Amino acid sequence: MTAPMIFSTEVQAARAAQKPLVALESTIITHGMPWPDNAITARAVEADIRAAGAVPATIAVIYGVMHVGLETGELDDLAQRQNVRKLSRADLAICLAEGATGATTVAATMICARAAGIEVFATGGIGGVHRGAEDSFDISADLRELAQTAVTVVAAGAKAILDIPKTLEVLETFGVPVIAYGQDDFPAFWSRSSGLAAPSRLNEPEAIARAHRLRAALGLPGGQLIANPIPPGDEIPASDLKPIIERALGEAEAKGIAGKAVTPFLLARIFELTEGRSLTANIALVRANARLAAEIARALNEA
Ligand code: PSU
Ligand code: MN
Repeated sequence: MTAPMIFSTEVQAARAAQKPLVALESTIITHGMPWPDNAITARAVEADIRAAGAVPATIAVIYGVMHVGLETGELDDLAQRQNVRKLSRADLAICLAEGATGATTVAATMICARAAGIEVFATGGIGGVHRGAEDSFDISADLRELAQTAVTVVAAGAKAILDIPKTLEVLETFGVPVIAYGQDDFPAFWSRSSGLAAPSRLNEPEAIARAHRLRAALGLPGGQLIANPIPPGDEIPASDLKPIIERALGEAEAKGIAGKAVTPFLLARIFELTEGRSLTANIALVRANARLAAEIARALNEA
């Protein structure tokens, strides 16, 4: 038995022509941004990847089939639909078995990308160790996926809704390369710096591609996390967001939000509480990550 998978027309043609491909997740569309900005952003990100000489493959499960690349109508439908499942590693096979529809998180997108032979994936922020994880044990499956699935993931670091020092510690324990792009500090999503040094730094997409290939050559199973700082003009000072993040975290606790509902709740509250300011920055950083991922995909294609 093989898992059902179909490619969009564009991805199918790219595979035949051996063009570089960049995977994109769909949870950011369904659970990370409000309509219609989610659909507008998803299309802009795809266009950025094309303009940078690669081909976008947005990944989702639709009626029990893994879709690698979404047609325009499919993307618009997913972006507007209510009650789409959020699929992480644990949920993927069940969604396929039930013929259901779900959006893929970083972890599930990595699994689908790997199955489709795609080596690079762009997103906004990854899941990580939540604040208070010493009590809640809330650690995203994204971290373990990075340890075991050989996909290079480009993100803008991690949001301050997470415990960033603990997130870096877990990544180190799992042996995941965490590589800041073009700077020494680990970025914190809306801010270029988290105040913490990144474990590693690379300045060139070609070097990132070589490191990806050499991990495979060493027989190491996992991926790499590329932490790309938000473009300077789009940064929001951490001090502006701190009280908002504290408030959203407090509300989540008071409401007893747990499990996979935590991240979407916090993202939605921060969008509301910043009156969209966080969204503008979020869009800019995802687009920057898409462009860098396209350059890495091109370098991997030539390597
Ligand atoms: N963090 C963000 N934006 C996001 C997510 C995380 O800054 O959109 C999404 C991604 O899909 C990520 C998922 O894989 O949330 C992590 O969810 P959890 O914490 O439940 O593992
Ligand atoms: Mn969680």
